[in-house]
Amino acid sequence: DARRSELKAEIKGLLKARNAVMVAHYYTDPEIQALAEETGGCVADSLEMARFGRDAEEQTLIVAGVRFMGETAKILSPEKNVLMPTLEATCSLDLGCPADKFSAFCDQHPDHTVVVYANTSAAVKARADWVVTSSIALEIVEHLDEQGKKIIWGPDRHLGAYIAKQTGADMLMWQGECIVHDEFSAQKLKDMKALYPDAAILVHPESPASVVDMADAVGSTSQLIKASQRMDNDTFIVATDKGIFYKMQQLTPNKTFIEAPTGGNGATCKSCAHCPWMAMNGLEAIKSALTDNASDHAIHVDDALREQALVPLDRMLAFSA
Ligand code: CIZ
Ligand code: SF4
Repeated sequence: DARRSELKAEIKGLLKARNAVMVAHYYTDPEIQALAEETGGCVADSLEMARFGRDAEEQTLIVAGVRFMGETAKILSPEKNVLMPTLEATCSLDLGCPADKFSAFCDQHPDHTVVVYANTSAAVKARADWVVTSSIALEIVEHLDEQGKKIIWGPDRHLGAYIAKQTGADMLMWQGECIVHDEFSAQKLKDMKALYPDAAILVHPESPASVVDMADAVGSTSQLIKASQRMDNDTFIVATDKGIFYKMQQLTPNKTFIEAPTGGNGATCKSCAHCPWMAMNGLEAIKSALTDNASDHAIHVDDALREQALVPLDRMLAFSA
């Protein structure tokens, strides 16, 4: 409508005036992803967002995603001004893994290598030997397992269980989960598959094992997008945040994408395949990041913490290079 178009035009002007660029996650709302693309920013997963931000010429980054993504961008680009539409946008994995408790858990197992998922605070990353994203987690754990390392894995227990099953690595798990992926239901997925027998099932490994077991392709957001391009099926049932349909549909407009069902045993869904924190990145919030006091939007990471967190992040970046 008229108000939305007006807001988009204002944001475009503000981005230019402030020498800022917007990076958006695949899970944000479609109009936010479209705006990032129209304004020369990028739509990506958390790691690609941070890399794009680091390499961008602009000195101000607007991170349309959740807080750990802003922190990762700041850790890689400390000289840049990293702003978030709202600092309240968090993640159940980050919330469920407080640094003090996680650190105490690690202290109890000093002979273990600590591997943490990117969906964590800077303080948890600072305690880790390795940071991984879902696109590189398997390879890194395989590499550590080949060296005979025992691993502490946190915080996503479903992703950890999937990696342990694939690699056979010795992994102690932190018991966290993503409220979006944890809700996908294998029972309901069976019923849906019966209705669409020719559909391929794409699953993000933050989903429960019973759902992962039904997948034709398992992978990170970027890997699932690639699978949707590569596979011949006309229809895909997708078990990840439905924000991803924007990119899938853009790349293959003739294919049909269906949300995997959520909420087992008659329960209604809570997140319903869309992350409530990603959804906070609306047009008004983006405009406020460009106009309000920086203190309400800027990401700060303490210098000492930043240096510690950079070590396991750089290790991952070097491994994937
Ligand atoms: O589930 C998430 O929040 C993901 C997939 C983040 C990421 O690495 O892009
Ligand atoms: Fe966290 Fe899940 Fe939201 Fe991703 S989708 S930010 S893992 S709660």
